[in-house]
Amino acid sequence: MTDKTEKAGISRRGLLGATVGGAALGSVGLPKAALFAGAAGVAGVAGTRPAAAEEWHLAPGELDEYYGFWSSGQTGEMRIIGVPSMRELMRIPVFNRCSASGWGQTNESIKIMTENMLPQTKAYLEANGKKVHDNGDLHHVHMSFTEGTYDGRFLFMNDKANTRVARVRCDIMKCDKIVEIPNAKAIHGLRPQKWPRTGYVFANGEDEVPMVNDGSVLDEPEKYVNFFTAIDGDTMEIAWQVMVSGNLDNTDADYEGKWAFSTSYNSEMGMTLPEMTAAEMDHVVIFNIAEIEKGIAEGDYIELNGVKVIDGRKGQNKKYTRYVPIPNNPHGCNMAPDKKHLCIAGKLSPTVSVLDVTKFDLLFEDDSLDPRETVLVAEPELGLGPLHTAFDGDGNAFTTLFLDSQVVKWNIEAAIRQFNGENVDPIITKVDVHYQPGHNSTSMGETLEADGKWLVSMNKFSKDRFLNTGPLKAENEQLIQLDGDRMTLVHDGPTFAEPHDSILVRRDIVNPLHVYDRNDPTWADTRAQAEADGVDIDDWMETVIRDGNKVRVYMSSMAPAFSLDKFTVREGDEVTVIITNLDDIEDLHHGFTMGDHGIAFELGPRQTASATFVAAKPGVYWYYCQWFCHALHMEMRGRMLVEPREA
Ligand code: CUK
Ligand code: CUA
Ligand code: CA
Repeated sequence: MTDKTEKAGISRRGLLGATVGGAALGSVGLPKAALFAGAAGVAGVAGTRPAAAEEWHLAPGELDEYYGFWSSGQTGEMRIIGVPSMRELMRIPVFNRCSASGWGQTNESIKIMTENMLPQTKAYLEANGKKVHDNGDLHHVHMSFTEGTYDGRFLFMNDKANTRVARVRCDIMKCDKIVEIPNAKAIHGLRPQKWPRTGYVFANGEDEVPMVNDGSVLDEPEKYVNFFTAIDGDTMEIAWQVMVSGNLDNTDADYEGKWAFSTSYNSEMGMTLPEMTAAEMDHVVIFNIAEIEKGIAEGDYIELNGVKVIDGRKGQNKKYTRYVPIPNNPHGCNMAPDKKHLCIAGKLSPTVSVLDVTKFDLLFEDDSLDPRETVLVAEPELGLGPLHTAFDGDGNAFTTLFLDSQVVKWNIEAAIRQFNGENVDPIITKVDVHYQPGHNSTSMGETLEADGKWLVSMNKFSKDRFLNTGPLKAENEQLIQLDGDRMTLVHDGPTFAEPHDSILVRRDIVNPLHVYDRNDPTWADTRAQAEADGVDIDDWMETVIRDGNKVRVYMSSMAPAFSLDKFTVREGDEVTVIITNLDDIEDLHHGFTMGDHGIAFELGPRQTASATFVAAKPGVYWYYCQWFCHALHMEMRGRMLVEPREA
């Protein structure tokens, strides 16, 4: 506990009572005694004073060692944060709309956002006067793998709010695919296949719904199911789904390409909080990838909304899935880089369950074996509210303790020896974090190159750590330096609502372009239209094409001017403005904003972008460049003249 919290008169118990322990959970009749039983005492708490050289403090102009790729929760974007400086470098719109870049407004981004949208969603949006969703809930960002480590090709991410999976290209750091997942609801857990490569992107739905959700079944939860989805990471097509019992929460995959696994907090298939927390044990589902592929090849599936669906429910064919009981509403699902141990965080149980994935074959060879007895090799009590586990490369694990507001460092082998009856304590140290951590991430920690240098604790509450910004406070992401067994808190980082997860990727793995390649596929449709109009979008353009009441305005940008300083349309015309930025200088962005029309988009060096709107208001409207590009940036503007329609 720091001086600061004591000064503010906030005790650990007080925090618990005020936020999570008493008020929220107590009121729904949870077994509170069970929740607090077995709480590990606070072991050696590391200080907040840095010990070694100030490696986290970068001087002006110094570059970070790691790219941090961040989720943003309900903000819907992906973020890039430099580690260890914790400087926010970039926001990449994915499921949200973006005022600066025009994401959700340019024709190129609308195509990405809609091309893999389900027909019923298109109809819903149309009924509400929209083309795209305005929101998303992005929890988990993970990079593509080759042979157990990051390969710098793609980043994959989920949208819990609108059941989607997206991909960001690491060469330009822009989203290039968004897929709405049929059948499943609320895609939450997401992880790429680690071996031999990605390969599959595994994504699980959290919410239970009728198998065919068309209104024919409503309040009959016994008919609800949940779906685990494998997406082809290269094509972003859906490879297959597995129907499961219970809901699904978080997922991960092994380092041999044999297994994927997902936690379930609602094995009860309860629809209310007391029902969802009724059972002593929930479970983790093990998915047998080779058997599922074989089942698909042999036709042992049903087709549902165009997807091949395998039945992996409890008590069905045990070739495809096995269910391992885990206490009590488990959450985090983290595969250790020792290639052997899967760590399932207990959430309502103070334990982490350690499963030996090399024993999973036994379960599929002999279905009379007790799953828990066969694969559970340790279940250390670590503290209250364990949520997620990260790893160094030395057999140690770091688990967030939500209720205790701590991160606990523990040793996996010691936990196994303790489980086998030896008198050893697996807990190495605990460090206070501020406050209530969800995920934590270690540098390269979900790869075979885990280096154990840094840990980020992603805390859900900041309370007194920053200036008061009103009822809505920042989250607090804290950087912890790992040095032997020391864990030294070195930085508090405020972030906006509400990042969940992050990955810390060595900078040599990520090598984005400085300037767009003119053959980039993003504007392929625009290029085809231009060719049909006899316009070369790679060259200087100053062409206005009238096509009935559609008008296509082709122009170029080059600092400090657009090629057209005016164009004329008629009231009611559907106007498409297509611009190529011919500047090829690193960092020389322009943008196009059409005043009083709600239109704005970015134009990176050598990028083409376009937007379409109806010129419904007669008059003179100025367009301008909104990215400060030149001493004469203010003068980089022009006029759209909208002629009134004849009465
Ligand atoms: S979940 Cu947020 S703290 Cu969506 Cu990864 Cu556990
Ligand atoms: Cu171009 Cu500002
Ligand atoms: Ca439960």
